[in-house]
Amino acid sequence: MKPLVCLLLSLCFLSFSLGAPAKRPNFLFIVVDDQSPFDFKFYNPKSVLQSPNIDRLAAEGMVFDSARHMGAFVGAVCTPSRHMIMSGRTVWHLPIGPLAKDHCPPNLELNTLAAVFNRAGYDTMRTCKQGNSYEGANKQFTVRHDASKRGGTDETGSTWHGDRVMDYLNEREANKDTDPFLINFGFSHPHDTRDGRPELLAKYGATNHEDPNTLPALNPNQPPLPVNYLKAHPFNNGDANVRDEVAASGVWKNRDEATIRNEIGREFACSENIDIQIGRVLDKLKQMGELDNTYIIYTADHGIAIGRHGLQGKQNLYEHTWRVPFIVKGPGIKAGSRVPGNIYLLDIVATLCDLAAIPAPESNEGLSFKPVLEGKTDSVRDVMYGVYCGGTKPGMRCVKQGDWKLIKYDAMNGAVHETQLFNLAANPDELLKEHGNADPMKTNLAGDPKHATKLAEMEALLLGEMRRLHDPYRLWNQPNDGLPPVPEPAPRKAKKNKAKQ
Ligand SMILES: [Ca+2]
Repeated sequence: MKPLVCLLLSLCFLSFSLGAPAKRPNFLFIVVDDQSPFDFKFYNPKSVLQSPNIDRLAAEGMVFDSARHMGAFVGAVCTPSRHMIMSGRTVWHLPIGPLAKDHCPPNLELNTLAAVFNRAGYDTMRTCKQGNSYEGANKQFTVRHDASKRGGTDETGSTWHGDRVMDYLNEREANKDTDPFLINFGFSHPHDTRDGRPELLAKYGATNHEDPNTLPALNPNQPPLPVNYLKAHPFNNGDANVRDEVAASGVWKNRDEATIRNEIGREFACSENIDIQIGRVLDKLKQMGELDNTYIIYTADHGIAIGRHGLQGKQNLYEHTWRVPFIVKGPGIKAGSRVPGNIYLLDIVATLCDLAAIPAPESNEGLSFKPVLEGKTDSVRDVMYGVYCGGTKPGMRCVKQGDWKLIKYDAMNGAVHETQLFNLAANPDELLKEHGNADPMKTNLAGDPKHATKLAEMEALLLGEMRRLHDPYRLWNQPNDGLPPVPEPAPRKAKKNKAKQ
């Protein structure tokens, strides 16, 4: 039977069995670019970021403590992340990447988020940054306004994205459009260049620093240094010269206190402006009477370091970067609830389909976390895997189970073989010996004989995940499993504007 006929029959059945069919829920799916969960007070009470609208979403909805992206095989971490978000496929099964032809079905874009919701009768609309994304999925949105907006004015910054959603909602209101909607409300910030609005920059003591030959001034209103700040990462992780680590405007290779505090101030100015735009849209939904029937999802495509562990970018697997902020507020979700979740961004397709009572596409590999939103369970999986190998191969891998996390680095053609074992309950900031904390648990435990059994367990878990997910590489202390050499990607054409990540 054709899917459309099935859908119509099931809708008829619903209307006969339950009386009038229930109004289908709307979705406001908010994705920001490059934001660590630890910027928010609901993840880090010491943060000075003012984000009242997002904080209220957290207070009125469910906060996820273990929401992650699965990783990337390129320096532009956004690109695989946004493919996973839109398709529900795992990192080595995407239409881009070294195994694309072996592990990805053709025409995947026709089974991405907006395509699926269009077929189910939803109105779909999107605004977001342009580039380093998943064009095939983005163009499925019926209404689309994408542009990179990273400036400090209304026209050049986040207000522009807010205006696009406001225009769309005003138009729906004028047309008395009652179809359910899926809006992908994306932002180009707080990704660098972090040019904030002047009044918000002033609030965080920051300036749009543009001169690589001078340092910005210290200012008491700037946010404090992060607890896991270092002046340099303790070893070469295999991608130390990637754009984000050496060329982000305002930071470049500098890791001094003034540079990092100014850059976090700029980031907070950009994040507060995003919060203001979200507030406008939430007020509008309330005025339209749609707020209570709308699921609001807030997240980022991945985290970011900005001084933590001596790093600046998103090309690492520490918690500040592997994790993402994640909130869901909507019908039936208990206010103020908090769960680990153990979700990936690639679970969004399955979950939104489940909440809308739409079958997930066959190509989807994510898990629906609707049971978590309903309070039936607090997690959808036990073990989580992450990869970053946009630099030297095989690169970085991590695995997490319960409170324990393993990160491995096989980099610089065998010159770097490093292992980190953290107990995240005791050491949530992944402090290293270079941070100088006296607590014996607040450090890398990989070399401690007391934790040798746990280390071996975590190594086995990592290998199991690499096999299960078709990771095409193996690390120095793993069996090679007879894997063929991984084809090198075609060299990218030199681009004039490399800032679009
Ligand atoms: Ca990004």
